[in-house]
Amino acid sequence: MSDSEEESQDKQLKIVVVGDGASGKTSLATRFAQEAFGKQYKQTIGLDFFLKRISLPGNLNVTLQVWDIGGQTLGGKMLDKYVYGAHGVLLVYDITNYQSFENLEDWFSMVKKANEESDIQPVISLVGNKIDLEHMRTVKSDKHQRFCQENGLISQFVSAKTGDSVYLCFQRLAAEILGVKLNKAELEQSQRVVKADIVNYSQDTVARTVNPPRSSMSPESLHYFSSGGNT
Ligand code: G3D
Ligand code: MG
Repeated sequence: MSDSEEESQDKQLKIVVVGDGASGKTSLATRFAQEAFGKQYKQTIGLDFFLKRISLPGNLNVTLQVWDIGGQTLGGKMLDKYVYGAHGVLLVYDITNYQSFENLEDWFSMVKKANEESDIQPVISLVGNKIDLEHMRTVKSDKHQRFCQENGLISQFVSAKTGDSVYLCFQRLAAEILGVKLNKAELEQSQRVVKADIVNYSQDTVARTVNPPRSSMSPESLHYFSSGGNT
């Protein structure tokens, strides 16, 4: 069986990454995807999600369909289409940018509203990004924790730049969605830093969108394809 055939037989989870511009959504998605930039992935422009297969305890493989909302801002028309039917949502903010944290209230409301009519209610994680810039932190950790407690969110901190906890972030979300418990060893293992320099995500970076195998696309997902590039 080829890799892409295997992948299309996995359970697929739709994960959407939202948050203010410059909070690091594209960096986070790209960092997570980079390990998957293997032979079976053809990179193309014009798709807004990529597929990445991960492993969970109990020999469970699951394919994550990761959506980057690109340049969509709060109030953007396409936003609810991206978020509708998500199994998981990462609410990303920049720990050095207080405004990006404050705006999460609105991002969170948008996510809930977009899924009012959906059968699936997404599992949501609050993701404080840029922990490599701890010395410039403006959002106190207890504010973050309080927001999580009040709203039942999974609390996470990552650095898309160094790769710190990036794989873990997606793995924990997937585990929570599927009701799988990660043990201590798995948590420690996936916390390892993915060492590589962050690339400069300029407008024309091609690597951020990856063409999933046609066979794995559901008809519903087809109308989500937009021709706009991510920012
Ligand atoms: P967005 O997709 O949410 O708009 P981007 O955000 O992924 O484009 O990131 C915005 C800027 O933050 C980029 O810087 C990017 O390199 C930087 N960035 C993203 N994640 C991290 C991180 O974890 N640590 C640090 N230090 N920087 C990060 P530029 O300068 O390219 O605009
Ligand atoms: Mg972006």
